[in-house]
Amino acid sequence: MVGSFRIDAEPYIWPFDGSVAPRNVAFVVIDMQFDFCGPGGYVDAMGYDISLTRAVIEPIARCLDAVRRFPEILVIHTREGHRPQLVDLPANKVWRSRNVSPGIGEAGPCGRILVRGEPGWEIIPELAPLEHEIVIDKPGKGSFYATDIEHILRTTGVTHLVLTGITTDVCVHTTMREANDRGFECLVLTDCTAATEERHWAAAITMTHMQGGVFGATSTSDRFIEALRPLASAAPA
Ligand code: C5J
Repeated sequence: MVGSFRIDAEPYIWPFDGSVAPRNVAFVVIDMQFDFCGPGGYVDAMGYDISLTRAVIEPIARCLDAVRRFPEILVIHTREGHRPQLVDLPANKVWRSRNVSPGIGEAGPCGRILVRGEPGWEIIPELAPLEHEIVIDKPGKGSFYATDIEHILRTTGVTHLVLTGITTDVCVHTTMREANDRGFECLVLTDCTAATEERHWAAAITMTHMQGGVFGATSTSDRFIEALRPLASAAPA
C-alpha cells in the first residue's frame, strides 16, 4: 500500500502533521457492547433511549468496511467489563450504578451487568471483531488505564488514532484524553459516536474543538471514507 492521507476536519485539517500513512493509524471502536446499545442492556436498564447509541452502528460498519481494505490500519475494539469475581470493580462504581439500575456486577436482563463473558458484555454482532483484530478489555472508562493498548500502539508504530464508539462523553472522551496526553494524534468521527443524551454528545464534540483542538479534531464517516479512497486506487494490483 502506498501514500498517506489527510481529512477535512474541525477545527483543523487532520492530522496536525500534514498527512499520515495507514501503517501509523489505528481505527478504534469503543465499547459497542449490548450493555451500551442493546435491548435489556445496562443503558436500556438505566432508562435511556438506546436508539441514540444504536444510530452509530451503521456508520461504524461502513467505516470498518473501508478500513478493512487496508491491512496496514490496525483495528482495535474495546470492551468495558469486570472479572466475574469483581476484584477489579471499585465500590463507588457499584454504588453509583445501583442508584439508577441493577448495579454493575449484578443480574440484569442480559446477564450480570458489565461482567466479562456475560451476554450483555459481548460486542454486538453487527460490529464483531475479525479474528486478527485487537480486542482490549478494560475495567474503566479509558482504554489506557489497566490495559496494554499503549504497549501495542508503540510496538506497532501507531501514532494516530481514529476514534468511534459509545459513549462520546464517557469512554470515548476519556480514551481521547488519555491518548492525547500521551502524544497520540486523535480524530473523532462525529456520526460514529453517541451519548445517552444528545446534549452531552454535542458538548463532548464542541469541547474537542476548543483551544485550537485541545484534544484533537472531529470529522465524519463520509469524509473519512472519502479520504481513504485515493489510497485504494494507488495500491498495486
Ligand atoms: C459508560 C461507556 N458510559 N462505554 N461507558 O459507562 O461510555
